[in-house]
Amino acid sequence: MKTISLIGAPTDVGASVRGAGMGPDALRVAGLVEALEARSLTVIDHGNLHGPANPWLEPVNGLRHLKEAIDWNQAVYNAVEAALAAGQMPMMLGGDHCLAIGSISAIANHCRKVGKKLRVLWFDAHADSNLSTISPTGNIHGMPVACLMGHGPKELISYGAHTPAMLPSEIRLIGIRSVDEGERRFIHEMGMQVFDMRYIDEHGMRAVMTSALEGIDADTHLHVSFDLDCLDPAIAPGVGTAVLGGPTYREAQLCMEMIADTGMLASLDVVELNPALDLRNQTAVLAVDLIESLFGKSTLVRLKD
Ligand code: NNH
Ligand code: MN
Ligand code: MN
Ligand code: MN
Repeated sequence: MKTISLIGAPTDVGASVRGAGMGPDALRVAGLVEALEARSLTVIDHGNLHGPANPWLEPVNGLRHLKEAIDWNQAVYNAVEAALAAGQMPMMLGGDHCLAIGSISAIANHCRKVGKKLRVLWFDAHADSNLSTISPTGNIHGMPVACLMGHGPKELISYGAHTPAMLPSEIRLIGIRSVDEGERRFIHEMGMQVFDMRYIDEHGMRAVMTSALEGIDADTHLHVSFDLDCLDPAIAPGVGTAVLGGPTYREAQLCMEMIADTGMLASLDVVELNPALDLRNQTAVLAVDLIESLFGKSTLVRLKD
């Protein structure tokens, strides 16, 4: 039976909208631990990591709060690495999405060490593939995919033993509908597989998830990086950078259920929840509901085929 290691990372240093730092506690208030335990999972809640305060400054050389982002990601890296070393499943509760640099660097490093294949599913409205030279904002939460692929400030690309931490062939981006011009070029240069909203509209979520999960086997470490702004803001208003036109409740459930069906989920980031912008914690409650499905809670009446 799986033991889940909850790691809270309460910061918004990677964003220019404040509030994501309250995300971990809002998820706890929404009943995350109890919901996982009800799935017969053992949960160790390590509480929240500590790191530098948000100095609330303008970007310097195209990067806002670089020093703070480096420190927070080091703390996340260490905690995720420790959970994996203990044979536990890390669940990183953000915090803004810059923290996926530390989390996925630790996971990728673990995969190289134990000889596992890595597959990352990146659910997001945004492509998070900016560089300091092309970012319109300087916000590091818009840069984690590029950093993980070795394009970024040296401290952010070298947490693990290998740079780049992750190869373009190891990631699938899903739900994308806000891409900056420079990011578009970068994505094409890297050759990443992107299932944007237009693709989801045209092919349907079932086909998208079938493709995104293709090739996963018993030797694969499956990581989900779940930016809650992927979801349509009609159902998930509690995020800092909402974009119209995301997956519906049912589409999101289908994603989670199809991932659960693989039985291979090995680690998770839940990021960008912003309780300051939420309504009665509904986005946190929705996140917990979707996480239950990710861990196998099913509404299926018929037997699975
Ligand atoms: N692409 C924009 C930027 O770089 C927005 C990024 N915001 C996110 N990413 N929430 O997931 O600033
Ligand atoms: Mn993101
Ligand atoms: Mn996003
Ligand atoms: Mn593993």
